[in-house]
Amino acid sequence: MLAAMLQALIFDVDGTLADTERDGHRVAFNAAFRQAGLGWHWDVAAYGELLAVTGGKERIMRYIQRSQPDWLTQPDLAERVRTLHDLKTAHYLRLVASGQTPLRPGVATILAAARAAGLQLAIATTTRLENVNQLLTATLGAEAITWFAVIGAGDVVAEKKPAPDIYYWVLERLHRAPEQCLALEDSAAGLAAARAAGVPTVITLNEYTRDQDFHGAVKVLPDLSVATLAQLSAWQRDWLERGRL
Ligand code: XBP
Ligand code: MG
Repeated sequence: MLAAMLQALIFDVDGTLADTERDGHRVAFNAAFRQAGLGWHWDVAAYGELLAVTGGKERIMRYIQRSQPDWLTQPDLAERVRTLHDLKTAHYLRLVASGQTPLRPGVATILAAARAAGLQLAIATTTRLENVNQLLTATLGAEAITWFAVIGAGDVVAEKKPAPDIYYWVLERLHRAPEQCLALEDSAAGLAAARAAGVPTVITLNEYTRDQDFHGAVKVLPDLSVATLAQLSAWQRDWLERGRL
C-alpha cells in the first residue's frame, strides 16, 4: 500500500521544541517549594529520575509518595498539590518570558518550511496550555500560536503520555489519519504515546533522554538542525512503505 503523503507535523514541547526541563520546569518546581516554605529541592539528577512521570502534578505526587510519605495522610492532598503546581506554573511562565528557554536548533527552520509547504502544525504535550503559549510567544512571537491548527496540552485528556490519549485528541481535531502525520518527540514516553496512536515518530535526543530506548522510531537525531523537511517527509514515507507501523 502506498503511504499517504505527509500532511501534518505534531510537536511535543518539553525537550523537543526547547530544553525546558533542567533550567525551566525544574527551577520553577524548586522556586514553588521554597515559596511554600517546604524544604524540598530537586537537583538535576533527582529531576531526571522524576521525569519518568509525565505531568507536573503527577510528578509532585510521585515525589510525595517516595520521599514525603507524611503528606499522604492529609485529607486535602490533591488540593495542596494543585496549589503547589499553580505556584510552579507562575514561576515557569516568568522564566520562559525572560528568554531562558530558546528553541532547540533547527526547530524554527522546520516550522517555517512546514508552513511554506502548507503542512498543518499541531502540538501534543503533557504540559499546561499557558506554558505552551508562553514558550511560543517568547521564542517566535505571539502570532506563532496561530500557526498551530491544534494544541493538545495538559489535562484535556485523562491519561498523560506514555498513554496515546493526547495523540488521539490531536488527530481527531486535525481530521487526519495517523499515517498522514509525523510526531516529533524527545523521550521514550513521548515515543510510546505517538506509536500507540499509530503516528510515525522522529526523536531528537536531549541530555535527559539520550540513553532511553527509542526502538520503533523512524529516526533518532541529535536535533532538528541535521534534517530538512524533505528528509523528514521521505523518512516518514519510507518507514510507512516498509510497513513499520
Ligand atoms: C513533559 C512533562 C511536563 C513538564 C511539566 O513531558 O512531563 O509535565 O515536565 O509541565 P512531554 P507541567 O515532553 O512528554 O510532554 O508542570 O505543566 O505539567
Ligand atoms: Mg518531551
